[in-house]
Amino acid sequence: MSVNYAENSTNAQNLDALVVGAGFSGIYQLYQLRKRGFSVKIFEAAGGLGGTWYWNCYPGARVDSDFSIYQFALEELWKDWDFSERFPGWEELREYFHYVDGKLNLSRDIAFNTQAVTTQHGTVVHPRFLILCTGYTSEPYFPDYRGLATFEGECHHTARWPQGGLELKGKRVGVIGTGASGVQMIQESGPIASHLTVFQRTANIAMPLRQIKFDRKMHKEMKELHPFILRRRLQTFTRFHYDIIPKSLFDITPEERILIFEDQWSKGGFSFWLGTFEDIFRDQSANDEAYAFWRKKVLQRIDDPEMQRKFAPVVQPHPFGAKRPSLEHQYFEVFNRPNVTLVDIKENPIAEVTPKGVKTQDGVEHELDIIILATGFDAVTGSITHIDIKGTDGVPIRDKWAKGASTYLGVMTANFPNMFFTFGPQAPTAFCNGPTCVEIQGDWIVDCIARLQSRSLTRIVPTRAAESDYSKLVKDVASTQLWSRHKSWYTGANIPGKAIEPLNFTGGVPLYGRMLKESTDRGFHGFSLS
Ligand code: N01
Repeated sequence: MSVNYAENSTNAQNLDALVVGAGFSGIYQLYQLRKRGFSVKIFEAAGGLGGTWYWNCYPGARVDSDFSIYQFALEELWKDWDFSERFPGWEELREYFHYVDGKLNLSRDIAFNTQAVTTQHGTVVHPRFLILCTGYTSEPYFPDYRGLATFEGECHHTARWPQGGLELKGKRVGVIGTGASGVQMIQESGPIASHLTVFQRTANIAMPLRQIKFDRKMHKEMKELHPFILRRRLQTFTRFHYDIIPKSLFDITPEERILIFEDQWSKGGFSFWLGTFEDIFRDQSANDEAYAFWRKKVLQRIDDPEMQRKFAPVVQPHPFGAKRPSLEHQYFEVFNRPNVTLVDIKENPIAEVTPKGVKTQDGVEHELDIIILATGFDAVTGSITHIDIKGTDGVPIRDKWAKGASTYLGVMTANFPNMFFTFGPQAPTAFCNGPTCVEIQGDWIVDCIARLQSRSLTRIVPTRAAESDYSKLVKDVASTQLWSRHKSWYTGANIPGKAIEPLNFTGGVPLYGRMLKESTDRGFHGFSLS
C-alpha cells in the first residue's frame, strides 16, 4: 500500500502504520502503537489536534457527554487534568488536547495540514497498515441552494467556522438547520444578534443539558469517584456511566413511571434518553409516553401558542430518539424574544439565496448579514468515502459503498487489505460514548497488528462471506428499533442520493466487544490472513 500526501513533509517513508486523523481515535492509535514499538505517524488535515473540536469552534459548541467519560481513560492523563464544567466547551476541549499532546509527546509524529490523497504529487509513504480515524461527523453537508454563491454577507458552515471567530453581536443572523449544531448556535446568537432568523425544517426534541461548574472541592470528590465511573461505563449498553432500564414502561404503574421520568429529566444530559426504559427504543406507544412527558415540560417554556405548535406538536415530528436528541440550556426561551423569528421551511421552503439574504417560497426575502449553515454532515461514511482510496480490485471505496456500506465488524471491509477504520459504519459509533468506543476498536486493531507480526503475517482482509453475514446482522438488529425507520443522518437519509440504511450497529457495545474478541479468539475468524 502506498499513500501520497500533500504539503508538509515528514521523514515518514516506511512505516508500520499510518493513521489519518488526530482526534480521540487517531491519538489513541498513535499512543498505543508507539507503546508497542511500532513506527507510526498521523496525517491530519487540520492545523491542530482535536478532530471535531478543531473544526467546530462556533459559539456555544460543546460536548453532549459528561466530561468524566468524555476523555481518555489513561490514568497518566485523567489524574492530572480537571475540566471546569460538566459539559466542556470547544475552547476547553482544545486546551485538553494541548495538555494530552504535552503529556504524551504526540506532535512529533503528526503531520498537520496534511491530507491523505492518492492523486496528488508528493512524498510517498509506505505504511504496512492504514488506520482511518476520520470521525463520524467530519464531512460537512452544504445544501445546494440556488444563488448561495451570490450572497454578499458572510456564510459559514458550523463545522468550518472561521478559526479567528466571527462577530455576531448586532448582526442580522440567519441559522439554517436545527440539529445539535443549530440549537447551540441559536441559543448563543439569539441574545446578541440584532435579529435572528431561524429556518427550521424539523422541530428538535431537545433535552436539558444541566451544566455544572466545578470548584476545587468538587474536583477532589470527582477524582475519588473517577475510577468507579470508568469501570461502570464498561458495564453498560452504550458505555455511558448510566444504563437503559431493562424493562417496559408499561410494566410499572403510571405514577412510578412519572417519578422515574422526572428523576432522569432532572439529571440532564442524555439521562432521559439513554437512562430510561428499553421499549422507548422499539415500541412506538412507549416512545409516545416519553414524548408526551417531554412536550409537557417544553410547552411551559414557550409563550406563543403558534410557536408551541411549531416546537412541540401533538404528534411527534419523529419518534423521540430516532434523531439524536440535542442538549440545550435556553433554546426554547430564545424564541420568546422579540428579535427572533422562526421560519417553518417545511411549510414554506427556501426558494433561493439572494445577495441580500434568504428568499422563501412565499416571496419574502429575509435580509441577513450572516448565514449560518447548521445543516449537518455526510455522517459516518462520508469522511472515508471522500478519501480517494481504491481496493485491490481497483474499485474506490466510494463506489464500493455507493449502494450501502458493508464491513466486517465495523473495522475493515473486503478488498481493502490492512485498512482499518474506527468510529465508522456498522460499529456502535453514534450509539457509544466516543472515547470508550475508540478504546475498544483501537485496542483490537493494535492487538491484531501485534499478533500478525508475531506470526510473521503481513496481510489481513475480511472475507466477503463474513462481511455479508455481519452486514445482515447490523440490518436485522436495526430493523427492531424505531430509529432505523426514520430519516436522519443515522440512516444516511439526510444526504440527497445517499443510500438509506442503518449506519450503526445498535445491538449494544457489550455484544459488539464480544464479537470482536470472539473473532480474535477463533484465530481471526472471518478474516483471510497471509
Ligand atoms: O446536524 P444534523 P448537526 N435545508 O444533521 C437541517 C453531533 N453534534 O450538525 O431534520 C434546510 O443533526 C436538518 O433538518 P431535518 C451530534 O452527534 C454534537 O446539528 O433534516 N435544512 C437539521 O435540522 C449530532 O447529532 C453536538 O429536517 C436542512 C439540521 O439541518 C451530529 O453532530 C453539537 C437542510 C442538521 O442537523 C449532527 O448535528 C453539534 C436543507 N437542505 C453536533 N439539510 C453536541 O452537542 C439539513 N437541514 C456535542
